[in-house]
Amino acid sequence: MADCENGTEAKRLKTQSDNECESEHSADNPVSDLEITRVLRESAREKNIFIHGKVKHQDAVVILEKTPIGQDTLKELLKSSELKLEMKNDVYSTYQLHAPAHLNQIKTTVVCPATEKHVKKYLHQESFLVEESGEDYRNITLPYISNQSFSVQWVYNILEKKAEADRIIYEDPDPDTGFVLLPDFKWDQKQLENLYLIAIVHRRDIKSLRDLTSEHLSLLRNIRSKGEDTIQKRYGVPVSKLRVYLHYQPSYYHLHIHFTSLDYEAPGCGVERAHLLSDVIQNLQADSGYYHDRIMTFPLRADDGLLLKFKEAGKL
Ligand code: DD3
Repeated sequence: MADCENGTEAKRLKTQSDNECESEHSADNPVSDLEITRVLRESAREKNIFIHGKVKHQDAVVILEKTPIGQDTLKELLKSSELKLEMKNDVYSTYQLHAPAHLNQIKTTVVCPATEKHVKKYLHQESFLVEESGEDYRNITLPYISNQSFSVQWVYNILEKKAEADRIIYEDPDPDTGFVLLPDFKWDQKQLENLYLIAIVHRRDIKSLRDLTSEHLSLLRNIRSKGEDTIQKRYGVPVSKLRVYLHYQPSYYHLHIHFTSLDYEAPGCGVERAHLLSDVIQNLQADSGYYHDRIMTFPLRADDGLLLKFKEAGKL
């Protein structure tokens, strides 16, 4: 559920070392330097916590998440841990198992410096469905997202191999139909149940589903076939166990495709936000202007500026 990554990966997120969170004197780590402002969200069930704080006067979001117990390390875990009895009653007993450090990791994601949008993202918010016509998109949504300067620098860093280059599992370098396939942040790659990869297209002129026409069919088909092929070969996950889809609205406006395990209810895979790649391809085959014209329904959080724009326009 959490947008997480382990400590080493989180550092790779930042390629410019021009921010204070990792400046000269903090050869130490951003987590030990974190002064907690407040807890944004926590879940005992998901075993994660989202913290807003300051690292050397800069806003930061830190996400901690206990990782699942891996089957591959089970033997070692049982053999090499210390066991402390909590209680014993009849045939029942409970313990605290103290695992060796390397089997007891906490996936940690750091966003620093964090914007207000980063902070808001993790606050629980009521959301509302919006119906956006093609006209609404061009009159309301497009001007809003153009003004917002949502940074996709991290996407360009991936495409230019300035970050996460060692995490890329497949690349088709073609400037028109090419893409990069790599594990999403949310996946620690330790178990296949929550497999989550993203394909990021090389083209920089496609913001979202709304921009897609039949002109892009070869790009989309290429991503579907090579993405599925690579995942099948690399992870042994067959096409019949993969959910391949786009978000609308996306969380960043550079075209990307999600590949998640069918056994994993990934956040944002519900009908109100996810559009299966196969459906998208078929819709564009039938009508090149499908996504240009159709009414798109999607949820917006109460604190989303775009929701306010729809309200101001009398659309809600
Ligand atoms: C993001 C959506 C964006 C906080 C967080 C994540 N996969 C990413 C940077 C590098 C990445 C992602 C925004 C940002 Cl935790 C705010 O996601 C990323 N690298 N989803 C990968 N591999």
